[in-house]
This record gives sequence, C-alpha cells and structure tokens, in this order.
Amino acid sequence: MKRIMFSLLFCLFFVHSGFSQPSLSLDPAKSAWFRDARFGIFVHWGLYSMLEGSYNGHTLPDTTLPEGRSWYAEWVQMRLEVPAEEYRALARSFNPTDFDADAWIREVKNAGARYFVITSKHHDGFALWDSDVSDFDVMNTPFKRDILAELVAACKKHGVKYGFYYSHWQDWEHPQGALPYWKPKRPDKDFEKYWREKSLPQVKELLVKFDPDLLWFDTWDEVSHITDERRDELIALVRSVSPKCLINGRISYLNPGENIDFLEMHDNQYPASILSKPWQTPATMVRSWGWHAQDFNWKSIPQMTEYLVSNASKGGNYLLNIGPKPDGNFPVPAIRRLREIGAWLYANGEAVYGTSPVQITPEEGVIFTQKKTDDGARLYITLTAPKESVELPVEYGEVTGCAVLESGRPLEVKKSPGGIRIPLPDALFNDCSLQVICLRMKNTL
Ligand code: JFZ
Repeated sequence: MKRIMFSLLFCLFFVHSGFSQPSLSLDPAKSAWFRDARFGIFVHWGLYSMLEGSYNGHTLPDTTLPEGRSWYAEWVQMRLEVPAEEYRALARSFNPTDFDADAWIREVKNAGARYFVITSKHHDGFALWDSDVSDFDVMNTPFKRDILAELVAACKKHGVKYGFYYSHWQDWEHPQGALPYWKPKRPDKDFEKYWREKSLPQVKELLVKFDPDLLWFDTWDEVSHITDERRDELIALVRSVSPKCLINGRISYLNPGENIDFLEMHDNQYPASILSKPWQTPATMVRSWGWHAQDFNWKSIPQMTEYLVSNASKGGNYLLNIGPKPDGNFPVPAIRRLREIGAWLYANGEAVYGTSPVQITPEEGVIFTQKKTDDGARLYITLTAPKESVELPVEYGEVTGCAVLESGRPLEVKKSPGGIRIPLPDALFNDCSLQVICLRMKNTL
C-alpha cells in the first residue's frame, strides 16, 4: 500500500512538473486542418515587384544559377546591387491602385486552395502592414493602406485560412539583419540587436494584430545566427501569444527540432517518399517568386495538378506561388492557371482534400490517395499518362464498385494474378487534364 501511495505521489509530481514546463510544442490535432487542406496559395509581393526583375538597364536572367537556383526577382536589390537609398526610395512611389483584397481571395477560393500565405516582410525588410516597430512599411507610401489587414478581412469573409511569410533571419534594411552569403557576415552580437529590435517585435505584432493560422519562416542551407536558442525563443514567443498558430520547418531548415508543426521543403522540391510529419512544397508557377516581367517559364496545368496530387499521395501539401504585378493585379497567365486548377479540383477534389497516403508503390503513370467513408473506403487512382489498364494488389473481394470520378462512368474490375486489373477506355485520355478513378472498397489499404 505504501508502495502504491509512493508511486502515485511520484506520478502526480511528474505530471505536475510536466505541465509547469514552458511547452514549445503544439497539439498535433491543431494541424489537422493543414493536413486536410492539401492546397494553398502563396504570394510574394513588395517593393521588389516594382522593379519587375530589372534595374539600371540590366535584367535578371531567367536561366538557372550554377547552384541550381534561379535569379529570383525578389532578390533584385542584392543581385543587381541597387544602392540602399535608391531601394528605400521605391517606397515613395509604391501605389498599387488596382489592389483588391477581396478579388485576390476570391481567386484563391475559386482555385480550390484552402489557405493563403503572403510575404508580410521579405528579405528587403519592407512591411506590408501598419507596423509600429519599423517605419519601413506600407503606411509610409502613397498607398497608405494596411494590405495585411485587408487580406485578413477577406480571408475571414471567404473562410480561407491565412498565414504570413516573415523573413526572421535575412533583413537587408535593418543595419544588423543577416545578408546574403556573398556579403560579409555580421558579428553575432550585432545580429542580436536586429533580433531584439525588429525580428521578434514584428513577429509578435503580426500575431497580436492578425491572429494568423500559420507563420512561414525562412532559412536554408546555412543558418548562421539562427541558433537553437534563437529558434526556440521564437517558437516560445509564437506559442505564448497564439494557441493555434502553426510554425514551418524553415524556422531553422537544417535543424528544425521537434517543436515545429510542419516541414517545409526546399523551393520546388518534391520528396520521393511518404513523410510522417505534415509537410509542404513551396512551388513557383514560373522561375521567380516575385513578379519578373521577363520570366516566361510558365508551368503547364497538368504538371502543377500532378505535383498537387503527388504531394497529397505522400502526406504533403502544395503551396503554389503568385507574384502580383506592381499595380496590384495577378498576372493573366497565373489567373488562368488558378482557375483551371480550380476547375479540376471542382471535379476531382475528393481525391485530394482530406486524403491519406497509401503504402503501396504505384506503377508508372499512376498516383494513389485514399480515405475512409461511412460505407467503407475509397481508393483514388489518378492517371498521369495514357495506359490500357491499371493493376492493383487489392483483393477482388474487397472491391464494391469502380467508376471514373469526374463522369461517373462505371468501370469493370477483373480478377488478376496479382489482385485486380481495371481496363481503361481510350476516351479517358481525350484531353490533357488528369483523370481519376474511384475504387469503392470495404476497407482502406
Ligand atoms: C527563399 C527566399 O530567399 C526566396 O526569395 C523565396 O522567398 C523562397 C520561397 O524562399 O528561397 C531560398 C533561397 C535560397 C535557398 C533556398 C531557398 N538556398 O540557397 O538554398
């Protein structure tokens, strides 16, 4: 009895001390919406958009850099060496008179995206909201409108989750913010000043003013200055202000630790296997993130649709970027792509939203996703290339029906040595949009 009492006390002590620890982690249930959403829209917009990828007669090439990276237009200040005062002066003519937050978020919604992420402050240090922390913000432009406030209102109205990209490490405006790798490195005690004066206070301001659903921090290969201590300090700040705000892995790309909510892939990077944490690929429609008037490398709609479904099949999301123009409009090729992806999701969204990965490696030209339903389960087979039939290692007795998802056209299921075989009619491949087969089953795989 004494021993039992002792263990009970011991347990109580443990549980209690566990609760009194400041917790950096977020309940995984709070990222359920993110996992189910699968598709988000990203926006890179700021003073750099006004330069459109060119400066002083030079244009950033749209070819790939030796390291496999592109000449991103939002890096124009550093890549084409715009003098600091001249870059700062862009604020004096920032006036995107066509900007309409409601119209943007309607496009996001019609695209079938479930969340929206915008650069609240990119590496250039310019804030798109009314910041009490820094004068380098949208209120000190002729436009004088809090862009984030307008977008947040539109997201709430349309039921779209929203988050902010915030460059917590690189800041080319603050005299102590981190600079690109080819510039001299700041002494760490200088960076500390930027960290205390601008980075942490602006993140807090974003949380308090706008209550975002997620924060998108940005570091990559080399995380000088972003030590584990600073990473954890920032996580603790977010957790202390917001019980719901998700944090991405690029808060410290090489060492995200255990307390981030989802992993962020490298730009346009697609993992080959299923990952256990929620994750997403930030992806461009062209090469650049920010608007580049000479970047004509628009990706095809089937290609982008395939990235979306393929990521879903590995438990991940697709965060597709738009670089709005300096007048506040989305580029026409971006709008057409958004609307066509939205049309595809209108017909086939069931194969994407709220699905889970399947542990079977599919044959070439096929992507699997699945979900449980009240009457059993659905296996979705997305076809990325024409073929005569699909073979599946599924027991014949498990199948309760099969049809093309978009049209409802019934398909015959045959018993085969390896399980089942579904012959595919030629007409399925009459146009270039991906077709999905919905297999009704008794249980998930
Ligand atoms: C970063 C930003 O620098 C870029 O402007 C954009 O916002 C993107 C989403 O995130 O991109 C980088 C930049 C450099 C590397 C990786 C991502 N890098 O060198 O590995």
